[in-house]
Amino acid sequence: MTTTVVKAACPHDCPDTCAMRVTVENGRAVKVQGDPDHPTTRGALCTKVSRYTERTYHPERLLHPLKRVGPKGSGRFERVSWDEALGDVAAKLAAIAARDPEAIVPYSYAGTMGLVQGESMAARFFNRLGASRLDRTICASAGATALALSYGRSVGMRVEYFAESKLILIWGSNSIASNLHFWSIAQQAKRSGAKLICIDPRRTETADKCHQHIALLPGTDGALALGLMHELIVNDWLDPDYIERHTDGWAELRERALQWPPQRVAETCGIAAEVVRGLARDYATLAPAAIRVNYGMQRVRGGGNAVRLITALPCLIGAWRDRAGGLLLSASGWHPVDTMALERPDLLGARTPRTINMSTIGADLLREASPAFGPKIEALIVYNSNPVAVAPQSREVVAGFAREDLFTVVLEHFRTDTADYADYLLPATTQLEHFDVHKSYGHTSVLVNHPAIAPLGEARPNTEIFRGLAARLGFDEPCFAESDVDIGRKAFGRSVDFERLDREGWLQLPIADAPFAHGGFPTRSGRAQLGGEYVPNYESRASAPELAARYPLAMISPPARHFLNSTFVNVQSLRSIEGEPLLELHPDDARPRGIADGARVRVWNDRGRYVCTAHVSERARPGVVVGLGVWWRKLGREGTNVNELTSQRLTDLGRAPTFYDCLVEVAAEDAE
Ligand SMILES: Nc1nc2c(c(=O)[nH]1)N[C@H]1C(S)=C(S)[C@@H](COP(=O)(O)OP(=O)(O)OC[C@H]3O[C@@H](n4cnc5c(=O)[nH]c(N)nc54)[C@H](O)[C@@H]3O)O[C@H]1N2
Ligand SMILES: Nc1nc2c(c(=O)[nH]1)N[C@H]1C(S)=C(S)[C@@H](COP(=O)(O)OP(=O)(O)OC[C@H]3O[C@@H](n4cnc5c(=O)[nH]c(N)nc54)[C@H](O)[C@@H]3O)O[C@H]1N2
Ligand code: SF4
Ligand SMILES: [Mo]
Repeated sequence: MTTTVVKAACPHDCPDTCAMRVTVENGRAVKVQGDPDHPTTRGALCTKVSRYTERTYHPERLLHPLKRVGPKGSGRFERVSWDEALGDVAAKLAAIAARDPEAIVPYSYAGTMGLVQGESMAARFFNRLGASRLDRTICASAGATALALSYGRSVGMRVEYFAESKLILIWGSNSIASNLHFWSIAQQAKRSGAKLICIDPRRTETADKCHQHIALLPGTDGALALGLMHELIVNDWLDPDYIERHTDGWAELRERALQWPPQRVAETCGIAAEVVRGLARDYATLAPAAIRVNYGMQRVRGGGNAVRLITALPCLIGAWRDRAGGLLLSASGWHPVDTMALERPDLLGARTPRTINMSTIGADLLREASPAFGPKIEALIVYNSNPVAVAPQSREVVAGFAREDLFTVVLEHFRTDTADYADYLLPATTQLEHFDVHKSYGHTSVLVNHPAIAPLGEARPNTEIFRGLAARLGFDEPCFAESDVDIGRKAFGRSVDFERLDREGWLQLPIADAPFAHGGFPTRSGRAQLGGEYVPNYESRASAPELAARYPLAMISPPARHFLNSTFVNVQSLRSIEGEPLLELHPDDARPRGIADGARVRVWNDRGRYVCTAHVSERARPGVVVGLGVWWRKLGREGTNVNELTSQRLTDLGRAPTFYDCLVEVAAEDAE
C-alpha cells in the first residue's frame, strides 16, 4: 500500500482558510486534517470539512457532461462527450457573441475561493469574448466599500493578536459557526481574563458563551455605534492625540454622535439605555479593546454606513496603538493579488461591457433589451455558485432561469437547484482533484493546494473547461495555454516566493504587528476617514409602518453551522445534524399565533411564501424570527427556501443584497 500526505487548503468561503493535509492511500483520499503547524488552523478543521471525503466521493457527484433533454428545470439530462458538450456550448456562444457579446453573462462567486479555479481562466475567457461583467456583490461588498472609505482597503488587526485583547466585541458574527478558528483565539483571550461581548439579534451558540449578549434589532448597529461615540465624548474617553494625528472627519461625525444619547439609541435598537452606557464604559476602559465585526450587520439597507461608523470606534480611543487593539472585518486587502495577471482585463481592448449585479439576477433575467439595460440576457455561464438557492427573491430568480430562450451552462460538482435549469451541465473537479493557490479574508497567510487524487470520472477543473471553450472559439493568445501551476505562480506577483510556498504549503505575509499604531492607513492621506450615519432598514416599523402592520416580524437568515451557504446541504451526515428547515421564533411571538414548537408554519410577505418547521426558542428575540441556513430548495418543504421572502433591494454602499432587511408574517399551516 502507498500512503502519501498532500499539502492542501480549504477552498470554502470561510474567513479561516485552513491549511489541510490530505492522506491518500492507493490513489484514494481517506482523511482530511488540519495542518498542526499553521498558526490559525492549529491542526483542527470544522465538522463540515473534516468529512470532506464524504462530499468528494458522494454517490451523486457529477462525473460526465450532461445535456438537457426534458423541459427547462425538469432536471432531465442525457450523457454526452466532452467534445460534443464543449463544441455545442462554443457554437452557441459564438452565435450570440456575433450579435452582441454582452448578451452573455458569467455568474460566479466563491464556491471555491481559489485564485486559479476562481477568476483566472474564466475571467480571461469572458474578457476576450467581451461578455457582460459581473458585479460580485452577494456577500461582502457593503462592508468592503465601507472599509475602503474608512481605512483605504480591507485591512485590519492580525487575527492572532486577539488572544491578547482584554475586551472583544463580536459584532454581527456567530464565530463558533462561521469563524471557528477566530473563536479558539477569543477563548484563549477569555482564559487570560478578557471580557467577550456578543452583539447580535439572535442568541447564537457564540452569544451563549460570551460574558454578555446584546440582542439589538436587526439593522440598528449604526445607531448603537453613534451612541457609543456619544458616551465616549461626554465622558471624556477619547484619545485626542490619535484623532488629531491619524484621522479626518471627526468634527462632523462628533456633531452627529452628540444627537444620539443612550435613551434614543435604546429606543432605536430595542435594548436598555443602561446597556449602551455599560458597553461604552467597557470599550473605553478595558484595554486593549478589539472588535471582530462580521458580515451579519451589513445585509440591511444601512449596512455600509453601519460598518463605516464602527470602523471609527478604534480610532477614537486609539485602540490601534496596541497590536491587540483595533478591528478586523476582512484581511483581504493585505494579500498581494495580481488581478491583472490573473484576469487579463487588457483582453477587452477598447470595449467596456456593461455590468450586471449578481444580487439582482432575478430581475435582470426578466428584463427586455433597452438603451439603459442593453441587450436581453441570452446566455448565463454559472460556476462556483448556486444562484437559484442563494440569490434573493427566488420567485424572480426561478422565473428567470426557467426562460426557455435562455441558454444556461452550469459547471458543478452536484445537481444543485441551479444545475436543474442547465442546458449543459459540466462536471467540475473538487479541491482534492485540482491545483490552486489561496489568500484569506480572515488571516494573513497565503496557501497552496496540491491535487491529492486524480479527477473523479470525467470531471475537469474550471480552468480546463474554459481553456477548452477558448480553443474552440479560436482564442489563441498565449494566456489561454497557461497551466494551472503557471497561473498560480503569477497570482501573487513578486511579493510571494512561489517555490517556497509550493514546498512549504503556506507562508505568512510580512505584516506589522500593530499596523496602524502610528497611523499609516492605506488611504490617500494616510489618515483614517471617519464618517457615516444611521440609515434605518427599508422594512421596519419606523420606516415602513404600513408594511409592518401587515408583516410585523423581522426575519434574518444567517448561515447554518453545518452548511456553508448552500454547500453541504446534500451531504447526508451534515444535513442530519441540521435536521430540517426551521424558523426560530420567540415564545412571545409564537403564543398569540397559536404556534407550538415543531409545528409546520407558513412564512410569507408580498414577495413569496415559504413552509418550514417552527422552533419556538429564546434564541430569537421578540419581534425577530430566524430562518437558518441556505437550504437547497428541492430538499426543503414544497421546493422553496428562505430566499422566497428576501428582496432585491440593495445596500446604501457597495450595491449588496439586503437579506436581513425583510419583514414577514408567520402562521401555523393548519390555522388557515
Ligand atoms: N458554518 C458556516 N460558516 C460560514 C458560512 C456558512 O454558511 N456556514 N458562510 C460563510 C460566508 S459566505 C460568510 S460571508 C461568513 C459570514 O460570516 P458572519 O457574518 O460572521 O456570519 P454569521 O456567523 O452567521 O454571523 C452573522 C450574525 O449576524 C447576526 N445578525 C443578523 N442581522 C444582524 C444585524 O443587523 N446586526 C447584528 N449585529 N447582527 C446581525 C446573525 O444573527 C448572525 O448570528 O461566514 C462564512 N462561514
Ligand atoms: N437568505 C440568505 N441568502 C444568502 C445568505 C444569507 O446569509 N441569507 N448569504 C449570502 C452569502 S454571504 C453568500 S457568500 C452567498 C453564497 O452563494 P454561493 O457563492 O452561490 O455559494 P454556495 O451556495 O456555497 O454555492 C457554491 C457552489 O459552487 C460549487 N463549487 C465549489 N467548488 C467548485 C469548483 O471548483 N468548480 C465549480 N464549477 N463549482 C464549484 C459548489 O458545489 C456549490 O454548489 O449566498 C448568499 N445568500
Ligand atoms: S470551512 Fe472554514 S473552518 Fe472549515 S475547514 Fe474550511 S476554512 Fe476551516
Ligand atoms: Mo458570504
